[in-house]
Amino acid sequence: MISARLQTFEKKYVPQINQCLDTELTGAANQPLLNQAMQYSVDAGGKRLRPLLTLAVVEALGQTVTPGQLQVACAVELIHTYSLIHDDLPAMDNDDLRRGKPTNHKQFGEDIAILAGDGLQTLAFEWLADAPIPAAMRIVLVKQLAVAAGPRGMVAGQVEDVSTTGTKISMLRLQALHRRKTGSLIAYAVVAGGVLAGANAAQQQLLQQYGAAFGLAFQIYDDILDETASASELGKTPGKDDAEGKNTYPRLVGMDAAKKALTDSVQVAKRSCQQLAHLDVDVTVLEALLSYFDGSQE
Ligand code: GRG
Repeated sequence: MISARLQTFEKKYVPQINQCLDTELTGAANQPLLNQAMQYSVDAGGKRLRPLLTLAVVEALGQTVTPGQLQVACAVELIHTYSLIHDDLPAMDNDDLRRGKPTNHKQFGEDIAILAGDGLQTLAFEWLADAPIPAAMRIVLVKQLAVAAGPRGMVAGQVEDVSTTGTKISMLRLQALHRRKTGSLIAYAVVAGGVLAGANAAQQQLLQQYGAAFGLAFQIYDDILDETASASELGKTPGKDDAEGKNTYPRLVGMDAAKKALTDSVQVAKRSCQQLAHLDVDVTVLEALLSYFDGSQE
């Protein structure tokens, strides 16, 4: 059950995130086809989970969101969208549909889709470098986003994923893969909120713990959904990962153990919230965001 506080939070910030993305993306590329292809995927209607996490942390630390903080929150959505465009390519997952619409390469061709992803990736760093926030914060955020999205984070996870497809790997290796491929960007989104709101070291450590646990839970949840009927309701093809020989939690350890792993990860995130609450952090929305995983752990 989604709490009233979370509903109010999303109702307030999803339109602001969409507006910021729309305004900043207009004319962002000086090539009309590229701009159209970039906007196509960003506008395709995602949940905006990652920017919401950043802004939830800013509010949790008692700050009122500024336009600069909103711009930083939106930059992570550009990286996320680029990763989905590239993940859908024939050379990777070869998907025809994303968020219920033709994937970028189906709409614009493979060449433009690759370049639209490239454009979104670099634009994210322009937005960080440009954001009206203190310069020292910009440098920290640029570094942290590069680490989370790059060859020590998301890209490394994706390489682990594609290079191990078809071969069964250990649970520990799968967990490390998930933490990098999906978890590192989600953890970055949480920690970025802490940077923006001036979290102290103890708060930042717990935010990192919350973000990493949230990110791992998110990917296990996705693995579980892939095996269930509700996958089709979300525009996924049930069993596609399995059919392709992908390593997923249910495939490696069975559905019950996968659900237990999900519950464990959500518990780690909840415990982080409880500890943050002792450090003057209002964790209402951060806790409520964990309701995303409700109903999948029984
Ligand atoms: C191509 C370098 C490169 C990386 C791709 C994250 C990723 C790495 C690929 C996505 C693969 C995938 C579908 C993973 C499942 C979890 C996930 C990230 C789902 C999509 O995120 P949502 O649900 O999407 O936040 P929306 O549409 O709501 O934005």
